[in-house]
Amino acid sequence: MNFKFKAGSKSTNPNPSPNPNNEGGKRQSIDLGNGSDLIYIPRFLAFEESWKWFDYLNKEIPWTRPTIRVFGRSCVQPRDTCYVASVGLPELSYSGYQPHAYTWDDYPPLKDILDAVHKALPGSSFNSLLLNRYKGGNDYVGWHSDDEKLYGSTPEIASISFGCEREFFLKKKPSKVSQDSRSNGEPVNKRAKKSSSVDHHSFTLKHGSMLVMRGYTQRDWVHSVPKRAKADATRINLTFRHVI
Ligand SMILES: O=C(O)CCC(=O)C(=O)O
Repeated sequence: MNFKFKAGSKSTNPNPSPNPNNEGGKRQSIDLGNGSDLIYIPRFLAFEESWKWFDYLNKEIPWTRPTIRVFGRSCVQPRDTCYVASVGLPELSYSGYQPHAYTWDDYPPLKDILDAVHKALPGSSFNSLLLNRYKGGNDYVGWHSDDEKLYGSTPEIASISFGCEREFFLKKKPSKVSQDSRSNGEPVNKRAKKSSSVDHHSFTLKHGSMLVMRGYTQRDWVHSVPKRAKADATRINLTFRHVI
């Protein structure tokens, strides 16, 4: 376990595989209702191996902190980012920013994490990766959903965390209750009682964990990683996505 990473050298990879000693790190499935669901695996990758990934990613990825547009205003994105995608895919654009797409061959070790994710999620076929680096508790991502058209209507997004633990919040988007209730003639308050009351979820995203959002989660929910004064160390997050 004392090897050093070299970008592009497969033989130095930590060879990620689902953690064999994951007692207490069991896969949890959370049904959010209406066709949305989550999977959380606290110890998806083993602890030591995850630190090797952290060091590799921290050092080798060409992190940038772009200027984006939020509610009509330009601001510096409050975290570092990088984008990797298969060649020939439509370009990603969010908040007025179009990141350069590096290829998997630019950072071959990433293909090993991709393989481990595919193995854990049968049927998945991720072809792009958005990387985030939070350099401390002032870095964050505000409430949003990853509902860009290029991901389709029910995107599966697998999010792996390394380093400092941070809270991840999910909040249900306001529903069109009055519109829904008109469609079947029921009064608003009767329908409200029937629907699921859990409209917030939170997770402490652990070093080496994987959180998967599926189904209509991006259509019906928003998520965020808020500022935290006490989070004084760096966290790196990889979100694997499928561009259609
Ligand atoms: O850092 C995280 O866990 C969330 C990242 C995220 O929301 C995103 O990349 O869209």
